[in-house]
Amino acid sequence: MIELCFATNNQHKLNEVSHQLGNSFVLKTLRDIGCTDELPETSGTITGNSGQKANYIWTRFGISCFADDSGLEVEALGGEPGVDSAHYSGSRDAQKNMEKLLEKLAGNSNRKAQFVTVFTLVLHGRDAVPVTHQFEGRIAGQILTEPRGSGGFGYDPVFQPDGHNRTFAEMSEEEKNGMSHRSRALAKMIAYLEKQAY
Ligand code: ITT
Repeated sequence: MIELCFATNNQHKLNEVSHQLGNSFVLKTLRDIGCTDELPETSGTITGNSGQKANYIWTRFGISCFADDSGLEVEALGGEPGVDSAHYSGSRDAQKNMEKLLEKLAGNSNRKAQFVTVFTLVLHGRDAVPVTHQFEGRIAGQILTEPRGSGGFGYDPVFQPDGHNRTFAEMSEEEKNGMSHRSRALAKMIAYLEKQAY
Protein backbone atom coordinates (compact mmCIF):
# COMPACT_ATOMS: atom_id res chain seq x y z
CA MET A 1 0.00 0.00 0.00
CA ILE A 2 1.26 3.49 -0.80
CA GLU A 3 2.44 5.52 2.18
CA LEU A 4 1.75 9.22 1.80
CA CYS A 5 2.57 12.05 4.17
CA PHE A 6 0.12 14.95 4.25
CA ALA A 7 2.26 18.06 4.71
CA THR A 8 -0.09 20.13 6.84
CA ASN A 9 -0.20 21.57 10.34
CA ASN A 10 -3.95 22.16 10.04
CA GLN A 11 -5.80 19.48 12.02
CA HIS A 12 -9.11 20.28 10.30
CA LYS A 13 -7.63 19.63 6.88
CA LEU A 14 -6.13 16.40 8.17
CA ASN A 15 -9.51 15.18 9.46
CA GLU A 16 -11.30 16.07 6.22
CA VAL A 17 -8.69 14.42 4.03
CA SER A 18 -8.16 11.27 6.11
CA HIS A 19 -11.87 10.40 5.92
CA GLN A 20 -11.93 10.78 2.16
CA LEU A 21 -8.68 8.87 1.54
CA GLY A 22 -10.15 5.79 3.20
CA ASN A 23 -8.09 2.64 3.61
CA SER A 24 -6.48 2.49 0.17
CA PHE A 25 -3.47 4.52 1.32
CA VAL A 26 -1.46 4.76 4.52
CA LEU A 27 -1.69 8.38 5.64
CA LYS A 28 1.29 9.72 7.59
CA THR A 29 1.16 13.01 9.44
CA LEU A 30 4.04 15.46 9.92
CA ARG A 31 4.19 14.26 13.51
CA ASP A 32 4.47 10.62 12.32
CA ILE A 33 7.57 11.47 10.28
CA GLY A 34 9.07 13.65 13.03
CA CYS A 35 8.66 16.99 11.26
CA THR A 36 8.02 19.91 13.59
CA ASP A 37 9.14 22.61 11.14
CA GLU A 38 7.04 25.52 9.93
CA LEU A 39 6.39 24.74 6.25
CA PRO A 40 7.52 27.40 3.76
CA GLU A 41 4.72 29.41 2.12
CA THR A 42 6.50 32.35 0.54
CA SER A 43 5.80 32.07 -3.20
CA GLY A 44 2.92 34.56 -3.29
CA THR A 45 0.49 32.17 -5.02
CA ILE A 46 -1.68 29.28 -3.88
CA THR A 47 -0.23 26.98 -6.55
CA GLY A 48 3.33 27.99 -5.67
CA ASN A 49 2.86 27.57 -1.92
CA SER A 50 1.29 24.15 -2.41
CA GLY A 51 4.37 23.06 -4.34
CA GLN A 52 6.72 24.58 -1.77
CA LYS A 53 5.14 22.68 1.12
CA ALA A 54 5.21 19.29 -0.63
CA ASN A 55 8.72 19.78 -2.02
CA TYR A 56 10.00 20.77 1.42
CA ILE A 57 8.91 17.40 2.85
CA TRP A 58 10.21 15.47 -0.16
CA THR A 59 13.61 17.17 0.03
CA ARG A 60 14.07 16.77 3.81
CA PHE A 61 12.43 13.40 4.38
CA GLY A 62 12.50 11.63 0.98
CA ILE A 63 8.95 10.35 1.48
CA SER A 64 6.07 10.44 -1.01
CA CYS A 65 3.85 13.23 0.15
CA PHE A 66 1.23 15.81 -0.72
CA ALA A 67 0.30 19.29 0.45
CA ASP A 68 -2.76 21.48 0.08
CA ASP A 69 -2.65 25.24 -0.18
CA SER A 70 -6.02 26.87 -0.20
CA GLY A 71 -7.79 30.15 0.17
CA LEU A 72 -10.94 32.18 -0.21
CA GLU A 73 -11.19 34.49 -3.24
CA VAL A 74 -13.78 37.26 -2.97
CA GLU A 75 -14.78 38.87 -6.25
CA ALA A 76 -15.53 42.38 -4.91
CA LEU A 77 -12.10 42.43 -3.21
CA GLY A 78 -10.19 41.54 -6.35
CA GLY A 79 -9.56 37.98 -5.16
CA GLU A 80 -8.56 38.85 -1.57
CA PRO A 81 -7.80 37.27 0.87
CA GLY A 82 -6.58 34.56 -1.56
CA VAL A 83 -3.09 33.39 -0.76
CA ASP A 84 -3.23 35.44 2.49
CA SER A 85 -6.36 33.70 3.78
CA ALA A 86 -4.72 32.03 6.79
CA HIS A 87 -3.43 35.32 8.24
CA TYR A 88 -5.57 38.00 6.56
CA SER A 89 -5.95 40.04 9.76
CA GLY A 90 -2.24 39.81 10.51
CA SER A 91 -2.60 36.75 12.73
CA ARG A 92 -3.78 33.17 12.28
CA ASP A 93 -7.02 33.98 14.09
CA ALA A 94 -10.06 32.74 12.15
CA GLN A 95 -12.42 35.03 14.08
CA LYS A 96 -10.35 38.15 13.32
CA ASN A 97 -9.90 37.10 9.70
CA MET A 98 -13.68 36.82 9.27
CA GLU A 99 -14.23 40.17 11.00
CA LYS A 100 -11.79 41.88 8.64
CA LEU A 101 -13.49 40.28 5.64
CA LEU A 102 -16.97 41.35 6.77
CA GLU A 103 -15.76 44.89 7.46
CA LYS A 104 -14.21 45.17 4.00
CA LEU A 105 -17.43 43.92 2.41
CA ALA A 106 -19.76 46.07 4.53
CA GLY A 107 -22.47 47.62 2.36
CA ASN A 108 -21.28 45.76 -0.73
CA SER A 109 -24.02 43.83 -2.52
CA ASN A 110 -21.59 41.71 -4.53
CA ARG A 111 -20.94 38.82 -2.11
CA LYS A 112 -19.59 36.35 -4.69
CA ALA A 113 -16.64 34.22 -3.58
CA GLN A 114 -14.96 30.91 -4.17
CA PHE A 115 -12.78 28.59 -2.17
CA VAL A 116 -9.82 27.32 -4.13
CA THR A 117 -7.35 24.60 -3.30
CA VAL A 118 -4.35 23.14 -5.05
CA PHE A 119 -2.92 19.81 -4.00
CA THR A 120 0.66 18.98 -4.91
CA LEU A 121 1.56 15.30 -4.95
CA VAL A 122 5.22 14.29 -4.95
CA LEU A 123 5.65 10.58 -5.55
CA HIS A 124 8.79 8.55 -5.12
CA GLY A 125 9.47 7.58 -8.76
CA ARG A 126 12.01 5.23 -10.32
CA ASP A 127 15.65 5.83 -9.24
CA ALA A 128 14.31 8.11 -6.49
CA VAL A 129 13.39 10.78 -9.03
CA PRO A 130 10.28 12.54 -7.72
CA VAL A 131 7.16 12.70 -9.88
CA THR A 132 5.10 15.82 -9.20
CA HIS A 133 1.46 16.51 -10.08
CA GLN A 134 -0.98 19.24 -9.08
CA PHE A 135 -4.77 19.00 -8.71
CA GLU A 136 -7.16 21.93 -8.29
CA GLY A 137 -10.61 22.15 -6.74
CA ARG A 138 -13.06 25.07 -6.42
CA ILE A 139 -16.48 25.79 -4.96
CA ALA A 140 -18.48 28.94 -5.64
CA GLY A 141 -20.68 30.64 -3.08
CA GLN A 142 -21.63 33.84 -1.27
CA ILE A 143 -20.21 35.66 1.75
CA LEU A 144 -22.96 36.25 4.30
CA THR A 145 -23.21 39.45 6.34
CA GLU A 146 -22.70 37.59 9.64
CA PRO A 147 -21.27 34.22 10.71
CA ARG A 148 -23.57 31.20 11.10
CA GLY A 149 -22.74 27.76 12.51
CA SER A 150 -19.94 26.27 14.55
CA GLY A 151 -18.57 23.42 12.42
CA GLY A 152 -15.62 23.41 10.05
CA PHE A 153 -12.84 26.00 10.32
CA GLY A 154 -11.52 29.25 8.90
CA TYR A 155 -14.12 31.16 6.89
CA ASP A 156 -16.72 28.35 6.96
CA PRO A 157 -19.26 30.33 9.10
CA VAL A 158 -19.51 33.13 6.49
CA PHE A 159 -19.38 31.00 3.32
CA GLN A 160 -22.61 29.65 1.85
CA PRO A 161 -22.09 27.45 -1.22
CA ASP A 162 -24.34 28.24 -4.19
CA GLY A 163 -27.50 26.14 -4.27
CA HIS A 164 -27.59 25.76 -0.47
CA ASN A 165 -29.14 27.77 2.34
CA ARG A 166 -26.64 26.80 5.04
CA THR A 167 -23.00 27.76 5.51
CA PHE A 168 -20.18 25.21 5.52
CA ALA A 169 -20.09 25.67 9.30
CA GLU A 170 -23.76 24.60 9.55
CA MET A 171 -23.10 21.38 7.62
CA SER A 172 -21.77 18.09 8.90
CA GLU A 173 -18.19 17.33 7.90
CA GLU A 174 -19.56 14.66 5.57
CA GLU A 175 -21.87 17.12 3.82
CA LYS A 176 -19.14 19.75 3.42
CA ASN A 177 -16.81 17.03 2.14
CA GLY A 178 -19.37 16.06 -0.47
CA MET A 179 -18.87 19.37 -2.30
CA SER A 180 -15.85 21.27 -0.97
CA HIS A 181 -12.92 22.61 -2.98
CA ARG A 182 -10.61 20.32 -1.01
CA SER A 183 -12.66 17.18 -1.62
CA ARG A 184 -12.90 17.98 -5.35
CA ALA A 185 -9.15 18.36 -5.69
CA LEU A 186 -8.56 15.31 -3.53
CA ALA A 187 -10.92 13.20 -5.66
CA LYS A 188 -8.76 14.06 -8.69
CA MET A 189 -5.60 13.11 -6.79
CA ILE A 190 -7.10 9.80 -5.64
CA ALA A 191 -8.21 8.98 -9.20
CA TYR A 192 -4.65 9.63 -10.38
CA LEU A 193 -3.14 7.48 -7.62
CA GLU A 194 -5.52 4.63 -8.36
CA LYS A 195 -4.29 4.57 -11.96
CA GLN A 196 -0.68 4.12 -10.87
CA ALA A 197 0.60 0.56 -10.91
CA TYR A 198 2.27 -0.23 -7.62
P1 ITT B 1 -1.15 24.23 6.30
O1 ITT B 1 -0.44 25.28 5.48
O2 ITT B 1 -0.31 23.71 7.43
O3 ITT B 1 -1.74 23.14 5.46
P2 ITT B 1 -2.99 26.41 6.84
O4 ITT B 1 -4.19 26.58 7.72
O5 ITT B 1 -1.88 27.41 6.94
O6 ITT B 1 -2.43 24.92 7.01
P3 ITT B 1 -3.32 27.31 4.10
O7 ITT B 1 -1.97 27.95 4.13
O8 ITT B 1 -3.70 26.49 2.93
O9 ITT B 1 -3.53 26.36 5.38
O10 ITT B 1 -4.37 28.48 4.36
C1 ITT B 1 -5.66 28.20 4.09
C2 ITT B 1 -6.54 29.16 4.84
O11 ITT B 1 -7.67 29.39 3.98
C3 ITT B 1 -7.07 28.52 6.10
O12 ITT B 1 -6.29 28.81 7.24
C4 ITT B 1 -8.47 29.12 6.17
O13 ITT B 1 -8.42 30.41 6.72
C5 ITT B 1 -8.86 29.24 4.70
N1 ITT B 1 -9.52 27.98 4.25
C6 ITT B 1 -9.00 27.02 3.44
N2 ITT B 1 -9.85 26.01 3.28
C7 ITT B 1 -10.93 26.33 4.02
C8 ITT B 1 -12.14 25.66 4.29
O14 ITT B 1 -12.43 24.46 3.80
N3 ITT B 1 -13.01 26.27 5.08
C9 ITT B 1 -12.76 27.49 5.61
N4 ITT B 1 -11.63 28.17 5.43
C10 ITT B 1 -10.71 27.59 4.63
